[in-house]
Amino acid sequence: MANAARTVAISCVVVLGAITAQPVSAAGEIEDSDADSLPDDWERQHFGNLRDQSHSDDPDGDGVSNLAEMQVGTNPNDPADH
Ligand SMILES: [Ca+2]
Ligand SMILES: [Ca+2]
Ligand SMILES: [Ca+2]
Repeated sequence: MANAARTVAISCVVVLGAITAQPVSAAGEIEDSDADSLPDDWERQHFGNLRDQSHSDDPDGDGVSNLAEMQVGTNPNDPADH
C-alpha cells in the first residue's frame, strides 16, 4: 500500500510541473511568459525583449499605453501612430 501511495504522489508532481512549464501554449493561446498582458511575440517585435516594458508603460509618450497600442495594432514606439 505504501508503494501505491508514493506512486500517486509522484504522478501529481509530474503533472503540475508540466502545466507550470507551459501555461498557455499547449492550448493554442497567446504566450505571455512574463504575465504583463502583452503577447511575448509582440514584445519581442517592438522592444526586443520581455523585460523593458509592461502593459501600462508608454515609451513613445503618445498617451496610449502599450496594452492599448497592442489591442488596436498601432506602433508603441511611434508617437504619431496611436
Ligand atoms: Ca508578455
Ligand atoms: Ca504609447
Ligand atoms: Ca504609438
